[in-house]
Amino acid sequence: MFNIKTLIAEKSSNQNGMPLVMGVLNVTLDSFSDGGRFITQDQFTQHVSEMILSGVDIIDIGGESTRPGAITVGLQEELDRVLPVIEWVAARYDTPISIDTYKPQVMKEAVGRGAVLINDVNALQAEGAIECAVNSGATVCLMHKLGEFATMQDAPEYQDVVLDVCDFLLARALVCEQAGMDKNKIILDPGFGFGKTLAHNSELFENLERLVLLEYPLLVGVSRKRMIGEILNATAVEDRMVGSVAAAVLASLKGASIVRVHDVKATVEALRVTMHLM
Ligand code: YH5
Repeated sequence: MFNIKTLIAEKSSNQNGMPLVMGVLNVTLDSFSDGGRFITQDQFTQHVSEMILSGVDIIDIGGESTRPGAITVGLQEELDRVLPVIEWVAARYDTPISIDTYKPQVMKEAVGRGAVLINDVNALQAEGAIECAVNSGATVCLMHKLGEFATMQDAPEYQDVVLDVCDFLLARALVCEQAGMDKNKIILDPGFGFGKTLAHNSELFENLERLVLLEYPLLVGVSRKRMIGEILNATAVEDRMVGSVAAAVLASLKGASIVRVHDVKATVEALRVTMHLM
């Protein structure tokens, strides 16, 4: 199967350290049936084609919001949301597809329809998730989070946030390798905003080089998150784009291999200029 690590190496060597840009495609609304909700099919297809034209490298498709306080969705609902979208994108574009889920059944069905990366904010800790990922042959992104989605932002505490996150990620990578996963199919992610205060996020970001030393490709997702809002005093997500782009560029300079972003065009432009002038 398609290997993301090869793509990372090619892009980085061809374009002077350029990371892969992962574009977020949330399918939390009815993207295809016209239920009279916020997103029409036109807007949806336009969003996808805009990302492609802007140079997106991976499209991350997710059917359940993992924001603090968000409502969870059932298995069938999640399948109904994401599978048609994966099929739709895979039929039209060659761009690698990532599935943002922690449910083994969703991973399996998504990979069966063309997803090549399993992006699991739960680091394959659900029962059966590791076996499912190994059998699928897909690349996986293992993310750190502290606690459960609903409560993770209620006063999170660490001994040493950088060490704790490194220890957790290395331990999860090891468990996966012992279960038969190819080391070259593992990507790590510190999980910005998942059970972390601004101080924790800042300390992690400042020490990103230490996570790069773990010798797995690193994915960084800070786009539009509260930490950007807190730094800028920007409550509205629309006011977080420039800050998000700045953070994506800095993460790349610190060695991140993939940046997960909402604003693909702005991020790709900033990265192209940065890497050209480096
Ligand atoms: C991530 O970091 N994050 S979903 C709250 C916001 C804005 C955005 C407005 N999935 C990550 O993007 N997968 C998510 O406030 C992820 N790494 C990986 N690998 C949260 C999100 C967001 C949350």
